Amino acid sequence: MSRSVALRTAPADHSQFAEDVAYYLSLTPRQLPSQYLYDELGSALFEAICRLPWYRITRLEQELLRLHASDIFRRLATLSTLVELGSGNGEKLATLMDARAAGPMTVHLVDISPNALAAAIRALNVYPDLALVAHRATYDAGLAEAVLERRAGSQTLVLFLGSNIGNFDPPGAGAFLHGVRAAMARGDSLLLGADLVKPERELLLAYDDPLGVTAAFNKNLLVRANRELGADFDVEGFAHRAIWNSDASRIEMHLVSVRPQNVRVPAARLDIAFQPGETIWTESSYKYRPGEVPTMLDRAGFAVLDQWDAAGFALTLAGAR
Ligand code: AVJ
Repeated sequence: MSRSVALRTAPADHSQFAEDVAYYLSLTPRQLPSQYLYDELGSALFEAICRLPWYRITRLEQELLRLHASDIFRRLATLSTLVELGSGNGEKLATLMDARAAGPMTVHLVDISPNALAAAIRALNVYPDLALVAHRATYDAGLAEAVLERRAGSQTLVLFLGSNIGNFDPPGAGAFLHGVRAAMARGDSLLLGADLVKPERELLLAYDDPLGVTAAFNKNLLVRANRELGADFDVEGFAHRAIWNSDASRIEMHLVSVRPQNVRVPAARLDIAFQPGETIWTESSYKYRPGEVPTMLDRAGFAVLDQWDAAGFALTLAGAR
């Protein structure tokens, strides 16, 4: 099938990665931003994670979307534009589209992974009345591009699903939601997916699975740094570790140096001596109590319209006030 898809793709930028690695690996404790987990292999590993029996976020959210999609469209009767931030493979959007009445609609897909965008375009190509615009961009840049193309009087729904919000610390999440609200017009809405606090044992199995897929996803960051920045990480010299930090209400992923070792990262001008047990903190996944999500949205200028939750995951629909 041939149809036109608009692509707004910035070229891959290794210099931003080099700059971020130089900064974050020099912090105490050492860190790497989680957005760099999603190169081609990383995105494929994340998709595998979504199919693991121990990682339930994706399935729970799909089920909630399937159950409530028609409610959502009924509430947003004049909807003409959809923007998904971090669209991944487009499966969730397709679930929503299955419940929608026919009619023209513009769908903006925003993702940093070109492979994810390509998969999302394939998944959405079966809906002939959608105009697709793919933005290879960060959330902020992609949203800014998408709203520039909005027509007067059109109503927009922004989707931020999969508990991607959990990668931000609480002040960061607040600032991010404020930014989303500022890009929206009154009457637009936001559908937010957020993973909820659950027993520690379940959380740890989701982030340190018995098949080792999450470990591979985490260590691939070192493989990427070796390839793109000329680093010499010995991938076997680091172990995957997931911990539940209950005070901060977050899962943390770390890469732990299993022995004393030196690592050079030429493109970031780094030469690091790792002590045994020293870690690189690669991701936080905050988990929420159900009431925290409406509070967070309210503070950012949204009015909660509805919230659905199932077995530890919440989907919240909010309007821009
Ligand atoms: C895509 C950020 C929602 O935090 O659960 C999965 C990424 N990390 N397993 C999450 C992830 C480890 C995921 N998010």
